[in-house]
Amino acid sequence: MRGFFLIGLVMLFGCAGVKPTTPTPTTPTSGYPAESGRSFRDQSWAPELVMIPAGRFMMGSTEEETTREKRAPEPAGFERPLHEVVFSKPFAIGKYDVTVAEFDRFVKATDRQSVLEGCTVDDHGKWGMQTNRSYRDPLFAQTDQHPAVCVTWNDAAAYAAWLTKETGHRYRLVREEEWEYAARAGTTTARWWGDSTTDLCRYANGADRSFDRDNPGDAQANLTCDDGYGGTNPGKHFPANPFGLHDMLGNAWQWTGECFRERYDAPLPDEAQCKRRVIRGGSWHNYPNVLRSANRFWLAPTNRSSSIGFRVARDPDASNTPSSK
Ligand SMILES: [Ca+2]
Ligand SMILES: [Ca+2]
Repeated sequence: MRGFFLIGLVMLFGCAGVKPTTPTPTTPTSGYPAESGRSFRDQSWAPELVMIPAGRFMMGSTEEETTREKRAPEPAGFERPLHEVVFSKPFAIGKYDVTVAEFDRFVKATDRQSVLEGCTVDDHGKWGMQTNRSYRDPLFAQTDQHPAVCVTWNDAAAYAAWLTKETGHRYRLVREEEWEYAARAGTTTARWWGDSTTDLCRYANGADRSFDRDNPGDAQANLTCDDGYGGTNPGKHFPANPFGLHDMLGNAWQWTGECFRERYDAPLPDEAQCKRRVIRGGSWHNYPNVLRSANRFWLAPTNRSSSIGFRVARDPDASNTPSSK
């Protein structure tokens, strides 16, 4: 059945290859640049940020997309209804996920012992909590430049608050609509490089042959290609999307600031009582149909797993916010 499905995908998308757009490299500057595409950082140890242009986009997916991708009905429904979102001003978000080195600085400065009390990891195909695991050792090889994983939503929010205090600038988690707009980077296809899953390994780190080798028996692997990583990857490995962002799809899931609602037209949940936080982008642990710009899922804010990290957004110093609907 899987073989038939994969052959079907090759037939459908074999001719849909799209060359990635390489953004013009920019030297990080300090301050909050007006021009979109510019990257900057507030301190040498703080995350590098990219200015995302003002604009509008259609958030969500069509039934045609989720049917073609064989997404189950319930999570497919999370992506509805398709609706327009307008950003009247540019905004700044992380060029990469927050890295191990960046997060480690926060843990040491705040003596945040709770992050070292265990993590849910994939141990050769068996997913479960191990008390000796953390962002420092998530059971796969990593460097300081890999995304910090084994981070709860509470840790991620605390990191943004700490960064705000330490730099004197306003950091927060990325809003869900900002995340999807930035991940799409002007595209309307399922992924920024097109709809294709057959060349996914060129653009994003998902559950591939390397994953299957490291975690045999985990049924999620896409065996059509090899991206070289059985766990996460360092941020500079895969090409940036047209907005200059790396790993919006694949590598690590990213916590967003949003409280989850099952449809975009459902009432906004009570922020103070939020039990479900939105995660985006899919990870090294997911099948290709999860690695799509519109895909969304949720977890409890206390969940700590080796497939989930985050990135930050930064508001301008003036009191007005950079984005509005
Ligand atoms: Ca992989
Ligand atoms: Ca990601």
